[in-house]
Amino acid sequence: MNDRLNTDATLGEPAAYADLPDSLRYNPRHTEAGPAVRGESVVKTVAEFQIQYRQILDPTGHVRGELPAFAQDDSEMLKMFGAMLRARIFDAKAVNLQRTGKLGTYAPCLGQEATHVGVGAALRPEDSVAIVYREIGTLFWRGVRMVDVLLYWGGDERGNDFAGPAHDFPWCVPIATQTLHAAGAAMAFKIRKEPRCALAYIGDGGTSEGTFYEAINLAGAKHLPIVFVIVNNKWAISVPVEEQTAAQTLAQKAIAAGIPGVQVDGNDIIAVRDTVEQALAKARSGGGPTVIEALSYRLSDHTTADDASRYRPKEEVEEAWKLEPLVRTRAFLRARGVLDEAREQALKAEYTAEVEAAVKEYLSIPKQSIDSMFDYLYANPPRYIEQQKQIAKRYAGTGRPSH
Ligand SMILES: Cc1ncc(C[n+]2csc(CCOP(=O)(O)OP(=O)(O)O)c2C)c(N)n1
Repeated sequence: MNDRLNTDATLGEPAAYADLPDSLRYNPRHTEAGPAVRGESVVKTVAEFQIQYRQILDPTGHVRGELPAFAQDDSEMLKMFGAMLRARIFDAKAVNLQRTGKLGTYAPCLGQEATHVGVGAALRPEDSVAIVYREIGTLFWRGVRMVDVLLYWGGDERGNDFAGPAHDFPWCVPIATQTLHAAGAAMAFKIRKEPRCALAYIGDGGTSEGTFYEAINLAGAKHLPIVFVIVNNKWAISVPVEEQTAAQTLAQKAIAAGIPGVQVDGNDIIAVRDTVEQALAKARSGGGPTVIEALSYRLSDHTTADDASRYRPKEEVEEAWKLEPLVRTRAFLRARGVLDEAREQALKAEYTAEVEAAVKEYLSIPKQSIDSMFDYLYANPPRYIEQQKQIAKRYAGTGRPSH
């Protein structure tokens, strides 16, 4: 037994572990310096870690500390605000299109725009980003066309052939797999001695996957030029982050891979961009990988196939709305005298017209033939794929068997 029993019990340690010696106990909140000698054994702290949290723009739009250079440039900040607004307008339209049967399942980004645009603005065009399925703010910043995003979520794989950055990865629904793809790209950049970085997104739920641990382990072991951005939006469909892990932060998962981990206010576009820029600059100059946990909130349903009101407290969502990113960025820009109601309305009108034009174009594109579903996997398709293709052709366009 030891004298920390009561303290440990309040940290939620199961009673069954109470008799373990100190050396076998996991207690992240105690980092007492050793060595403490007990008979023959020596107990000492051999490693200590810290996870820092960064915020520059608080929820009311007030600046905490010093502004990085890009944030002192009003036109750049206005551009970033515009990019968040543009993503939000597109997002709302995409949900409406799905509701009226004109789009397939869609994963909204409502509330996460600061992280997505902040990351987009921090990346260089020659870098390579591995997205998941929500990050339109990053894609649009990098030049991906709205019509391509609509095509993809409309079930047309041609939408994955981004007209913008051709070396970015396509949408990735199999959770966490994109982290290994990005680690592979980073390995290639390193071998070729190219001054480029990979950046992989991952959700809070995704960090429970073995694939994620493999990716950060590889990145750490090979000292790769890569940044992992965990978007902690607090929910993985209906599983809250508290049930996902016993870790105090998701950033600390980096420590096991020998990588620095840092938390940032993911609704603070200035802190996100600055933190990601610094991590990329470090990676680009041979300083190795970083894991950044961006704290945000998914204000929408998980996807249009979900109804979050069935599992998520209304009060929690109301509180989260107070922290959303557009409000604080708007307040910041207004205080600097570069944004007013008329300017914002003009931006809204411009983006709404752009979205409407993209929707019109999307709806005018003829649907792919049913064959396309089978044609790009094999050079020489196996017989059973050929059989499936013939069956699909019989069903095509009828919604029911044609025989
Ligand atoms: C390997 C795998 N397992 C399960 C799923 C089903 N699935 C889709 S999204 C999701 C939750 C992901 O949550 P999180 O990583 O927190 O990202 P978020 O959707 O909240 O952005 C799950 C389990 C999947 N797509 N891939």
